[in-house]
Amino acid sequence: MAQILMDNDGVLKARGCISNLDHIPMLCGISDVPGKQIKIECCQTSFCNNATFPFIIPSGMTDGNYGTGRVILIYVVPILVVVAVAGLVVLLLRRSYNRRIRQYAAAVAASAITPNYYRDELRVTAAGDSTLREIFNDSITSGSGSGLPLLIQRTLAKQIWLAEVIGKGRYGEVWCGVWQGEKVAVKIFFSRDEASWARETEIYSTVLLRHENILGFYGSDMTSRGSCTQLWLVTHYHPRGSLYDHLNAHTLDHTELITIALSTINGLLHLHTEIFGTQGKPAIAHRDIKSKNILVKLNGACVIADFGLAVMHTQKTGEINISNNPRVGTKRYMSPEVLNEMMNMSVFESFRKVDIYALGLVLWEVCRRCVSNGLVDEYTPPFHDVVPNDPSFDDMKKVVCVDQYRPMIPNRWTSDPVLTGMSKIIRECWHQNPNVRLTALRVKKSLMKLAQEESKNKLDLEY
Ligand code: C9U
Repeated sequence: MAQILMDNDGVLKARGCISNLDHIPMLCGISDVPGKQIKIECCQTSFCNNATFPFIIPSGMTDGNYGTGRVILIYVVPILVVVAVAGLVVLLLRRSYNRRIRQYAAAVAASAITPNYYRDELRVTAAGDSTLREIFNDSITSGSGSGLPLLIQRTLAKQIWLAEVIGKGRYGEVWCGVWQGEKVAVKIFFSRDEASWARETEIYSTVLLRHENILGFYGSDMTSRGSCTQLWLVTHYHPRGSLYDHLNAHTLDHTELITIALSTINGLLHLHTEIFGTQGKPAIAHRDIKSKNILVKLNGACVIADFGLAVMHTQKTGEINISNNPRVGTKRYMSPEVLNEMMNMSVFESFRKVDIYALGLVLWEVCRRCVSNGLVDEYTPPFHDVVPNDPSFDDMKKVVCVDQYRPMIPNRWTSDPVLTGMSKIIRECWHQNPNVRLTALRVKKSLMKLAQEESKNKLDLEY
């Protein structure tokens, strides 16, 4: 609002009122600023600066309204107050967050055994600056089974960006998602299959299931969207997809075959084995082993997924912990004793035998895709030649129990030592009599022997 005029000496002269922040450096009392050649003369009464030059003073600025003190009061003080209040709020929130985390960790540690998905815990919206893997690795002490701390699990659904659907089935959908910059797999269950979600959550949360051949678990979340309940299970993401996808798209060499077989049995052996002590686990039987429930890691080894039907057993109590899930295993992979309803459900070993039968079928699917002497078989699911797509219980019962039919072992396998060894193991897995079937430990030992012979043969050929 200053008027600038040139006087006879060619010097710029200005006068007016301090009306914006740029004028603040022109403080009254500074009469001469060295080097800048600014001369400031201040006055404070109405029209006091109207003496030297003609100047039209805008209305409303005649009463010293725009003095320095006034500008500071209007602009600077409110800004300082806002900054101070914001700082205080951030400080208080951080303190409260840290206190709640500590309280929560203590509560979780005190109730580590209780299934946790019905408890209404505190909620936070951020997992700090840690990356997913850092939080995951640190969470071993949180008492939340295999996953992230419960507090963080509870906010997963809000924080995950779902990128694309990678699987659909009777259970619901599987998505590839992103959480804190990392890819994750998200299984979204239909609400009618809540029992599977609850069982899987319980198994992962109460049991330390971390193993290189078991699908890694981050967390589980139940959220309400309107009238709809969403059930999420968040796990590691494996870009190669399921063993079923992999076998459909690729053939295998001997090393790849042995890697798949050994890693799968390693995962199953870990499940089947009870580990005693504080860091222990009950024996677990899977009850839905199939190539779609096995995932292939980037290093070619496999992990077992889907614990929605699993049963647990501890020798100490002798109790068989089976959920009241109406779901049954996949009919194509059902063992003869399940199909003819002769399985002894009161003996945990019976559940292990059912898994081993299904494993035999999976190993057969894998071996067909292994190249020997330049030959390979196309991918087919077991019994593709004798039952329709989506076979009924009775279709399977007729084939497996009445006809006692098993998938055909191709002739070409007999001229390959690895495939011959595999066919022997496979036959002992899918035997009609469950008591004659191999245990997971026996399968692992036989496979390791086969792997040793194969690597020796390979070395003999190379040198
Ligand atoms: C559909 C079966 N399934 C796959 C995954 C899961 N189920 C799952 C199980 N429990 C919890 C969460 C997820 C799963 N999948 C991946 N990766 C993956 C990558 C690519 C595909 C599939 C799966 N493709 C399918 C065929 N088309 C191309 C992509 N990782 C972890 C779990």
